[in-house]
Amino acid sequence: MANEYGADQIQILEGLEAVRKRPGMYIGSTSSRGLHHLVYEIVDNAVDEALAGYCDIIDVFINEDNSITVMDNGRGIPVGINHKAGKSALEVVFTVLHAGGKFGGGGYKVSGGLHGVGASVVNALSKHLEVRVKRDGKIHFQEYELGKPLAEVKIEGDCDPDDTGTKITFVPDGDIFEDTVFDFETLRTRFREMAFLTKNLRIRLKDLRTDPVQECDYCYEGGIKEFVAYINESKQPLYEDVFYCEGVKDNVKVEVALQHNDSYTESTYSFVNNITTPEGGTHLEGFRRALTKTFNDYARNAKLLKDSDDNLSGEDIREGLAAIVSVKIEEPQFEGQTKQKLGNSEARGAVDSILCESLEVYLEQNPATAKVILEKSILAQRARDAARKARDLTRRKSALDGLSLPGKLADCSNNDPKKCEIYLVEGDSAGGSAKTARSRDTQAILPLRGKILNVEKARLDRIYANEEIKSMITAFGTGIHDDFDITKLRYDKIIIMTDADVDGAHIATLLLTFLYRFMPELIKQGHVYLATPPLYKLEKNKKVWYAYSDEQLDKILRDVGRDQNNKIQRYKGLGEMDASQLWETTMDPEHRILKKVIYNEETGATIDKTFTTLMGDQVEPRRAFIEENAKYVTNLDI
Ligand code: 28G
Repeated sequence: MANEYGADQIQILEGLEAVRKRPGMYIGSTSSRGLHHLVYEIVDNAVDEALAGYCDIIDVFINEDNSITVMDNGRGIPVGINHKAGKSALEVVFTVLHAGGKFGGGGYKVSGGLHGVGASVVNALSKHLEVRVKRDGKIHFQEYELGKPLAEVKIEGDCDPDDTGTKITFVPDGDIFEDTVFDFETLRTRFREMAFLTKNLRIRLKDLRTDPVQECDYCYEGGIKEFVAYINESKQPLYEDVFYCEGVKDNVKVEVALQHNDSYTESTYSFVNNITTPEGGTHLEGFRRALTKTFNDYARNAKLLKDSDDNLSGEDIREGLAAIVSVKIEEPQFEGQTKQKLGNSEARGAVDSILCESLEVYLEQNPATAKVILEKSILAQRARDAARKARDLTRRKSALDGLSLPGKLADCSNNDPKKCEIYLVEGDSAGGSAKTARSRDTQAILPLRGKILNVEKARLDRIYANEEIKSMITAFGTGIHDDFDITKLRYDKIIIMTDADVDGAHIATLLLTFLYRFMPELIKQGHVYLATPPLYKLEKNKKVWYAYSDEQLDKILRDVGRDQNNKIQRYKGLGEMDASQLWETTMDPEHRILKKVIYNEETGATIDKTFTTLMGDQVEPRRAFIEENAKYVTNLDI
């Protein structure tokens, strides 16, 4: 008997050892992202308990020592003896590696399915973990180190028999993670999303490391309907209602919410079992098919489209659309290179038929709404036609005279794109200095005049007619939309160089908005950078220092001494530097500071909202955003 138990134990230890050997396989990475993933794994289990109908509150604490506590008011993880394993079910949940726990692989858990998956992975990667379960009027307790139980499950005390739930506290293992500091904003964003995706589930987060304590509390009665309203908060909705439908077909639970706004970009986000699917898949295909078909049918019937008119394309109908498509499915299959694209074909049919049926009824009952949407779609169709003609024209032109690069571009001479970089420079005068300063072999300069077009506020035809945008597109060489081909990228680095003031920051944001909307791959694959010009120049006894922040200036002054020989110049713009200074401080690959622009797939819906908040035309949300974020701005130039 003792031997048998020992044998079992060895097998279990091997299981969790595998997680410690290859943490990336189970949580994606050991970077900050993987660290936060630990919290999501645990919270996911609590969400599953909510989806099963037994829990409606989840509390998360970032404790003072950077450990995490998660609490739910569900049934509590079962504590009885699991006869197959010969030990408490609770211990099994935390010490046995469950099938389907693999990161990115198939078999994600849903309610009633693989409940509790992930807890053992988190345990294996934690220096210390404690679990308390309130169940049957008792508080049950067990603790672990590096995944190994320190003792059997014990009863710690009594509680009200009606009071049930699970409470877990864990300290991530600093030997595994590069960084063990949790970020409040990252967790907050994910929990808000989770709360939107599970209506009536309350998720609260409290950061006990700060004084005063930071906290947030998310609970949405309307679920994804409120998610869509939230996305459109910083935009102008085209009609009052958010359309919503739900249903189950072929074991696929479907929820869709949508509302158009007056912008020209689409913000549709799809989810499978509460996980975002940035690459879409069958559920998104079903959504698009239903939308295109239902609106075209309605438009023909209502005579908004004449018999001689072309059908509206899906893109036309989705102009200015904010939508959430959420499916829950027992055994999702993920496909594609990154295994992020839903493959189950039953999801296509389920979303298609549930949405068609209910959208058709909705349009019949709300003809005024149907009309504003279709009028917008018809305008989009015309603009798209005009844009296509303009594009065909430029395509033919460049076919005739080879690759006709923009006149203002000072290109570099090196033929290896991997070695080349392009500076997008604010203003013709700074562009001039940059041309003199640059290393001709590998650095190209494209001066951009004044404020570039805000692509959040213009339709395609106007965007393609814009000179600055045309010159960027031709200079990069990748083409856009269906023609986009990253292998044709002519520069490894695209570097945005603007003045270090509010206007410069605005121009940088306009450029990033353009890149984010039209060439997101450039950002995703890490080709986009921000140059960092110095804020100060300090001269003393014929020696020169440059400071890129107030703190740095302070440090230099401490080093060299604060006296009258210090000559400090505050740079207001790139134009105040001569070519050699510009080279030395901002362009010389040996000394410059480049900030890489990072794309975070997991926060898709929120990034989108940030861009619109900053670039759209609603004043109030922008003011609120700037105030909320003002604490991060160290150098606000007035
Ligand atoms: C606080 C942080 C994270 C959880 C439950 C509740 C049950 C459960 C969890 O079962 C599946 C079944 C027995 C081993 C299920 C309770 C059925 C009846 C549950 C959580 C596998 C796991 N009563 N609440 N798991 N068992 N909350 N919160 O993890 O055999 S996990």
